[in-house]
Amino acid sequence: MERTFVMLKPDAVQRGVCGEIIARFERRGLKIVAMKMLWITRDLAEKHYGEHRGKKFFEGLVAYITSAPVIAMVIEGKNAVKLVRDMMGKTNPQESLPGTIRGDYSIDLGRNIIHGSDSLASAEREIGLFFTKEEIYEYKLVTENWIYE
Ligand code: D4T
Repeated sequence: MERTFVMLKPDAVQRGVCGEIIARFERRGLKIVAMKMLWITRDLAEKHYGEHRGKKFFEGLVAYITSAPVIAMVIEGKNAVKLVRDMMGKTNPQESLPGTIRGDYSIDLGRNIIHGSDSLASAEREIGLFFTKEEIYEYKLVTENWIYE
């Protein structure tokens, strides 16, 4: 089953909406196989957002993501990468539709509340940056036969 990396950014924690967002993934039928709160260091932020190094928003992005704790998760399910991206909505909340997480909880691009991997390759890289193998659990949900045919 596919795995994706999801992070509830500092604004989600500060605004007290993590529970509501996590509930959406649970309700969808997705399985949380790893989760922790951590305070991202500058080093980890630079690794995670390495592709954006040198861009004009990079410093602001790193300052934001390291400004307060985040909640990191590994979420598992059929086509989890795309499913989670669709649930999150467009990167810029100004373009995110109501009903999506960003469309329901955020307004500004630099405070877009959640991150989800954009491809299977990114998911593998990001999961490896944030979690050890031991922190990711393999288990069966009792509801699985009611979620998948
Ligand atoms: P993240 O990685 O935060 O989930 O966002 P996306 O995967 O949806 O989008 P991204 O990598 O293109 O952007 C990373 C992050 O940078 C912020 N950002 C982006 C910004 O502050 N200004 C900008 O002009 C852009 C393009 C928002 C998300």
